Amino acid sequence: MSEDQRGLLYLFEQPSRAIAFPRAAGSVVYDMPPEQMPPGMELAPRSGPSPGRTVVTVSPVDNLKDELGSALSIPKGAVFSVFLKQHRQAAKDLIACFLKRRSPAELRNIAANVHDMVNESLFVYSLSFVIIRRSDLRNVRLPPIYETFPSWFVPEPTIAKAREEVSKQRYMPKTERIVVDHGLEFSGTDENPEHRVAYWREDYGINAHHWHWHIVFPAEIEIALHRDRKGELFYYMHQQMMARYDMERMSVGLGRIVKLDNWREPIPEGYFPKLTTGNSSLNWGSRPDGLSVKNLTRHRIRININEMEMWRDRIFEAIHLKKVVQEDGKEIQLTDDLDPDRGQKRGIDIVGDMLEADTRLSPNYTFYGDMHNFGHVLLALAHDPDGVHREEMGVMGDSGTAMRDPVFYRWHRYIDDIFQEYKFLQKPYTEDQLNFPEVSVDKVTVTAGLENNVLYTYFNMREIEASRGLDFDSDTPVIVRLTHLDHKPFKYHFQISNKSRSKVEATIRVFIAPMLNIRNMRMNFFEQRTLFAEMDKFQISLKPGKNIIERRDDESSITLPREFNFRNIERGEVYEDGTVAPPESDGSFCACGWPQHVLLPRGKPEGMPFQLVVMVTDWNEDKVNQPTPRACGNAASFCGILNGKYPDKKPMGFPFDRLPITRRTVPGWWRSTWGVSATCPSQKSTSSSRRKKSQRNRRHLGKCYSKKRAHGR
Ligand SMILES: [Cu+2]
Repeated sequence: MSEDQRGLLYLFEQPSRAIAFPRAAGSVVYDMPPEQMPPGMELAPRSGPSPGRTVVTVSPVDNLKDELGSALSIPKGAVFSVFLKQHRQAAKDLIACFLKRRSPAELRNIAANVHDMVNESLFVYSLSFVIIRRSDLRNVRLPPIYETFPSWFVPEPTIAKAREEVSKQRYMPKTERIVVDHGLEFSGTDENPEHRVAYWREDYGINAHHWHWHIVFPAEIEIALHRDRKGELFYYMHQQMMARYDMERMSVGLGRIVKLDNWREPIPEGYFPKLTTGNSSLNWGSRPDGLSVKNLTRHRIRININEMEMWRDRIFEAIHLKKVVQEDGKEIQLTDDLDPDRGQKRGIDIVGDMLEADTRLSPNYTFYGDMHNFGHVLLALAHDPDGVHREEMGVMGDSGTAMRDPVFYRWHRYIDDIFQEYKFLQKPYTEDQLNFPEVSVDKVTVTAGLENNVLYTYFNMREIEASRGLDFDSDTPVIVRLTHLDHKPFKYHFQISNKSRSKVEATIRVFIAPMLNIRNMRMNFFEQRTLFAEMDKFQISLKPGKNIIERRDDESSITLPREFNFRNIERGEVYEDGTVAPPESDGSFCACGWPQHVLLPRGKPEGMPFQLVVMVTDWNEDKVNQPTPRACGNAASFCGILNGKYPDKKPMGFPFDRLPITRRTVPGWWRSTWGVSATCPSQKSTSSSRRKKSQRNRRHLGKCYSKKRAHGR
């Protein structure tokens, strides 16, 4: 482990614990200046370097408080919310302070100084942001957020069980590690229909992805970097998550998401997260069934439903008039028929910036407001809108927890419908735009086992080291075993003909959507359109004649195939599965991406028919002018390219983002596609104890498959 990695990594360990306490089971010590020591500790003997112990000397920084500005305004232990303008300002101030440091050593020094002064979550957010962006820290990896803040991912009863096990060890022979399971119970019971999809909403990877994505694409904290097509990607990434959640709902017999468009009506589903914000044991707020949102008047936060309705009307007006009014009164036309590669900003990108909203990028923040962010805050504080009960925010307040709550999807369905309203007004794609005359897709097969076009999903388990984030007052590692959806690895086999006489460069686009609606009827294009989820997109050279192409599922354009955790970062540049990371990879940026284990929807025990659409377009029309990106372009469709342009010129979501010309002209490629079927869960054979556990899970959930059967036409 490099010196930079070592010095920065342990700043993420147990964020609530004073930095002066030894880290990494005593092997790393931040030697703080006496004035920075917690009261009483300044007199304790200083620990000098010894074999196996690293001492990081921390020197005091002058006028630190002045430099931190509003970063000191969020109390420790409280929820830090990127959806609140005041909190974003706090992050901006802390990030500016970190970015000013001239070297990694200076950054480490100031971060250690600040560690005990600011809100823990704000600290982790800001330091992560800076590590991702600083070019001198390209090789530094961030530990996963679920190990830094396990209490956001693992319910309090499970953590309490772990604490009990730790205290038992004081009177019993010590074990090498303590393991507790967090199984399929999740946060409720099956009597609540919404709980059937809790395994997905409460998935550690999905929530970690959302947290990471909002750091890579933060609202308004655009210091040091411009993110290409950020507003458009806000639309696309969230639209895709909605499509995937809908597929999951359909797999368990639930209808598609119903939007939350009337803020004066009660919200049918409540949510009780059973999580704490950190070691402080402050609980995230709960929302009972049938609660309505109310105007907010808490400290400096003022949100008025009337105002939200006014912004909504103005946004719809802008969309329908196809123009926005800037702060200086000038009008900008909204259209998607522009070339982002020439620096032209598409309408969808502008609508994204104004809806999220980004104070700096919105064409007119005062006029179009802060819709999406304010919605999160209204919903997060519905249980205590005036703060009289001194309750914490609910999970909707943080990007690392929001996706656990069913109302996240209702809210984002509403936001997505506004984007769709904009997309309805775009000219349908012409045959020319949809076709690549020289090239045809002749055959597609997907293989995951003996039978072609049948894919398998199942419930798997993975371990996280909770004692990296939480203080259990013991040196024994505390492991929580989480249950999550997974699938058997699979491969695509494409047979594609190039009828021209020369080699052509092509983009292959792969999407999936269920075939049948909840009433078991074949969906038409209009019903199915917003369900299509991107599975893969890649560039390929096609030689004249027949081309056979194979592609693995973990090469997907949206997923993060491998994850890092504290332990394997400590051991060197190795992934969890033991493979070595390429040295040129962009460290922490590479950690952005949809979790590989939820690439496939769950499916049904008896098999659930899905449609796989494979489309080929001309790479010369898709490509943007920029040097070939370095390694780690893996999840480029969801995360873009670090310091580069989004690697596909087409509107995001192409071709499903627009309506076809008429019902009769539903594109031909939609009809000539391949069916696949997914089934869930088959079980992985593992150790006997795990197998028993798996069998228990199977009984609990029933079998569920997501089969895909080929019937190309
Ligand atoms: Cu989000």
